[in-house]
Amino acid sequence: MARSLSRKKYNRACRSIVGGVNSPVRAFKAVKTAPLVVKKADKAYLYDVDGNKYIDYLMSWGALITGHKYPAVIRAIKKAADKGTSYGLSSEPECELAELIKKAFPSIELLRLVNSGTEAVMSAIRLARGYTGRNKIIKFEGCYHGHSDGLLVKAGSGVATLSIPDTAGVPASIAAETLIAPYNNIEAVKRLAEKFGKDTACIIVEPIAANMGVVLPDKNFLRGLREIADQIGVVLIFDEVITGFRVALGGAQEIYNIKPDLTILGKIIGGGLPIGAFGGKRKIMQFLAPMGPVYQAGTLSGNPLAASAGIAVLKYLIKSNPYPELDKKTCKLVSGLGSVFEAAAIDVQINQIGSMFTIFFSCNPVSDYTSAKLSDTLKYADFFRRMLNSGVLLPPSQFETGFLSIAHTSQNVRKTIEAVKTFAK
Ligand code: HOZ
Repeated sequence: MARSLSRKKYNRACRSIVGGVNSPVRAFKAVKTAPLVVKKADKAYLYDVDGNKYIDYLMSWGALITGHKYPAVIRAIKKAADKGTSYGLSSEPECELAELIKKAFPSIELLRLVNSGTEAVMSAIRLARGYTGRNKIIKFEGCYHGHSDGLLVKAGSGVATLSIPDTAGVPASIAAETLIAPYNNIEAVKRLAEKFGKDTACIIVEPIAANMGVVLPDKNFLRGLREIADQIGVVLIFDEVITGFRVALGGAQEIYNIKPDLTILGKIIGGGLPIGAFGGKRKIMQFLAPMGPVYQAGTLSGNPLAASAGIAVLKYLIKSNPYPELDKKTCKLVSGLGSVFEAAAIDVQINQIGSMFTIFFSCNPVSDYTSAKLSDTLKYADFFRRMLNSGVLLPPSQFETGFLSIAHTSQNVRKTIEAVKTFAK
């Protein structure tokens, strides 16, 4: 597949945009090839500037559960744009979106809309600190919660992809407030709680990890976190930016039946437009200005275009319950790929839940960051490039998640399995 125009456009971007990209993983460094420059997208497909067509398993990093250009979303955006693009004041769509979110997430009594997952996490951490009067936070190796200072310590996603150990620009004093435990290791959290419980404001976790590839929580991990948080009086935060409305309407907390104190949302709730949200217990949320002393603000927060797009998606999800079908399709893909790899004696571990999956090139089960890091990233890069050349776009890093949408067809799944067969040969 020729991608000379993509290369040309990327080189042009490098002259004015840092590294040619506005988010590091887009540079495709980990998969050692020139990045795609996208021309357009439709349903399950992406088209690059060279005119190549790809089955898209990235789906804007999970934001597009209804696929690209879902008609109801496009209609909602156009209708909202006709009324103006931003007011910097309250409007009706933001309230309707908040009500839909609350209906799906019973743990959320009050919420606030912001512009990204990063912003939502950063604000929720400040709120937890303001509420408890404590500074330390507990996070998990390989979990990624956006790029605010204290959350980049041992982070997944682009930080893992580029193997950046300690991000320059983060003061040591701030990093020192972040305590780290291995994912799925409740004993390690207990030890931290014993030692630092009185100084800790919150425990933040991806209830299903998706930024070191998909890693599922062990049976008692999330319940253990809930118990520890209650014992030491800290705020339990579930980062469901990826899993919210993705694995179930009510996210991972619905599947595992654990209520966090605060929840972070993003991606799907904006239908592909920039958005984030954090919400939870009224007694904590009311610490936020203008009700309480913790300040947080934003001109574009609750933007009418993003809120309208989000409403269109959430209404579809509530009405149609596409989750069983998405799960079925993804299982078909994953079992098909598993058989091909097995027949070719290629060691892989495929972690999957609902429409999320990761193929780890490893012979060891992947249950935390240490085991994820044992994967053969060079093999993944080779796999990625060959799949790209066969018209299949996978995440451009071993430490990210693949996503299906309602737009993916059985034919897409079959074609993908065929492409993997060719790779395996
Ligand atoms: N894993 C990231 C989102 N959760 C990838 C997106 C990015 O860094 O641009």
